[in-house]
Amino acid sequence: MSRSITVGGAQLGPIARNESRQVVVGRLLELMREAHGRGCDLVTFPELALTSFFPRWWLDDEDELDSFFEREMPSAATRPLFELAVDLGIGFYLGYAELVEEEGRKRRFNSAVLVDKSGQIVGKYRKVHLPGHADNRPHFPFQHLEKLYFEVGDLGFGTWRTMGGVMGMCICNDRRWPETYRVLSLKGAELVLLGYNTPSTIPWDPTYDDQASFHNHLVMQAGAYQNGTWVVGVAKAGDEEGCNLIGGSAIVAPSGEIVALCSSKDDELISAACDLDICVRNKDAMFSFEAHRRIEHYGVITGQTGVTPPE
Ligand code: CDV
Repeated sequence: MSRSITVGGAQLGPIARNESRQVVVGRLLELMREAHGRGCDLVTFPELALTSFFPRWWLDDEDELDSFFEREMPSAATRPLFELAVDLGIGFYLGYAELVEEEGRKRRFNSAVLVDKSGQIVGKYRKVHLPGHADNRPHFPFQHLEKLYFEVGDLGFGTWRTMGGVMGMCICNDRRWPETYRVLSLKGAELVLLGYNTPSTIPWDPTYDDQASFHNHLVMQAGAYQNGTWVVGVAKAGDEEGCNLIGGSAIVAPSGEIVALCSSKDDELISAACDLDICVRNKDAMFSFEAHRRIEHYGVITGQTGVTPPE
C-alpha cells in the first residue's frame, strides 16, 4: 500500500499594511476549509502569512515594528486556525514573524510552525538565509530589511515524522540554496514545506528580474529532484502596497515536475496527492547518498570561490 498524503498550497493575494490579524486569519480559515473540501491532510501557507511583508519599510517606531510580530503562537488572533485544524482534522504550516524575550532582550525571527491534525505544534523553524540589507535605502521604491529586523535562525533545518511522512521546513530565500534541501534530505525529508514573498524586481540588483519566476521554479524543481523529496512552495502574490510579488505557488514531485501550479495572484488553493514512497525509491536508487555520494573525494574547499591557490 502506498503512503499517499494529500497536500494543499494556500497562496495568498496581497495583504494591506493596515489589514487586521482577524481579517487575514479569516482568509486563511477560508482556504483551510477549501483544502479540507479537497481532502487535504495538510495545508501550507506563505512566509509571514499574517501581515503585509513589512521588511519593505524602514520602521523607526519600535512599537510599530513589534505590531507585525507574534509574541505567542497560538494567540487569541491565531487560535481559530488551530481550532479549525482540529475540527477538520487537517495539519498546517504557517509562516509568521516571531518575537521572544530571551537573554534579557527582544529576539526577532522569521519563523514557521508545523501543526499536526490534533492542533499541536510539532515543529518550529527559524529562517537561516536572510536576504536584503540592514541599512536605510530610502531612494528605492521599496526596501528589504530582513537583515535588520530578524536574527539568523538558531534551530537548524529540522525534520519531523508526522501525519504519515517526514516533513522538513524552510522559508523563502532558503529555497535558493542547495544546502537547504540536502540537509533536510539527509535528515530524511520526504516533503519540504516552504512559504515565500518574492518581488518581481530587486531594485538594488535588477540583474535577474526577467528570470524571477524561472528561478523560483528552477530551485524548487532541482531541490526536489536532487534530493528525492516533494516540495510545496507557496507564495504571497500580487501588488502588495506597490510591490509586485510573483505568485507561481507550486507542488513539485521528486521527479522535479510541477504537478500543481497557481494561475492567479490572489488567494488560491492548489493541491496534489503526494506518494511518499516515490521518495524512498529515489533515495534508494539514483540519489542513494550512501551508495553514490563521495564527499571525502570532493577535495578541500579553500575559500569563497574554492579555487585551489597556486603551489
Ligand atoms: N523573502 C525573501 O526571502 N525574498 C527573497 C528575495 C528578496 C530575493 C527571495 O529569495 O525570494
